[in-house]
Amino acid sequence: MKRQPVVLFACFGVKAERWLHVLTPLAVAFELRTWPAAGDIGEIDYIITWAPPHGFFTQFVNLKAIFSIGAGVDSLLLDPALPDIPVARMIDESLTVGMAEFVLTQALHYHRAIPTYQQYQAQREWHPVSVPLARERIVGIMGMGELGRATASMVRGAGFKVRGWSRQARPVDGVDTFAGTDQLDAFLNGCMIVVCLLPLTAATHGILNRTLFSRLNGAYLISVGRGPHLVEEDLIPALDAGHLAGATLDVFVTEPLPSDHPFWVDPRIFITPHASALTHATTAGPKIVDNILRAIAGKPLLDVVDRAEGY
Ligand code: NDP
Ligand code: OXD
Repeated sequence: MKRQPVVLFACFGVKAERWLHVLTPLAVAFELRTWPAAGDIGEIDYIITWAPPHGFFTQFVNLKAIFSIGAGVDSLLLDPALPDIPVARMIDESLTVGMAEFVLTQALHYHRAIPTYQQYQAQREWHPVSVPLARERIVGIMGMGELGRATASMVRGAGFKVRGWSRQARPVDGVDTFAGTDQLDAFLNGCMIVVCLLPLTAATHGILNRTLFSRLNGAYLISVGRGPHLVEEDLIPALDAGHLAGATLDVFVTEPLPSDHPFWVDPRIFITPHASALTHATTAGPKIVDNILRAIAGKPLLDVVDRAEGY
């Protein structure tokens, strides 16, 4: 009798129970195993993964495709031993809506001068602050992919003037479009809030640096893509120089952020633990299963990453 295809759930640093609760009842046309109880390694056809150690996949000699539960695949693509098979990433409303909500929350926080009121409260001072209308504020979004476009729409819906920057022009209703390195300065000029929603690639590594900050005048940074986008040693000098007025950082070069890192204690910096958008098993689990069933049926996979482009 022909054996069923075997899928291995091998997500590191993730609570497996939430996922297995969703995946197990859907595992009808395939057998589901959970790392490290992989059984006969040669039988594994597909892997559902997050943050595996480099070299992890080399042991699975019959592996046919890899399914990431995350949107960003930089850590997979940086593995020099990644096998030459399709890698599918996650596109899901838990990420798109979750990220848009997070960025909107932070944009409103800065727009309505909440950091200033926090300072006044600490000093028991009573000073009303008059702020412009949202439509007089420009929010610039670097990266107009799945998350960037969803975020642009929600932030625009709240009344802000929104700009998007990407490699190719990505039109979104009511959003001013900028593309390519040539238009980066024009995109940044006048932004009150700059959001980084780029993937981490060779071209975007270190893009949030002193040169970029020097184009800004008292702006706020919302860094939610990947930690290495930011040249960390350039941030506090840019705050001191007034190019930046504050920063929301969700991602860091080293995660968890080391307890002695200067960012923790700087009142101009707001930190969240890489949690601006978390994949929900309830919505994303069925998507992964559908994609695995496509692979089993010999159909082209959805959301396959372009390995040459790096995202
Ligand atoms: P997409 O692949 O859908 O979009 C990427 C966007 O970035 C595209 O618009 C692309 O341009 C643009 N881009 C890529 N390289 C460049 C470049 N060199 N210059 C200008 N623009 C560039 O990604 P997603 O929107 O799904 O996700 C974006 C990133 O968000 C992920 O890679 C991940 O790192 C991060 N993320 C963070 C989370 C968190 O919790 N903090 C959660 C989920 C994701 P073009 O359209 O022209 O191709
Ligand atoms: C992702 C993430 O890439 O959570 O999905 O960072």
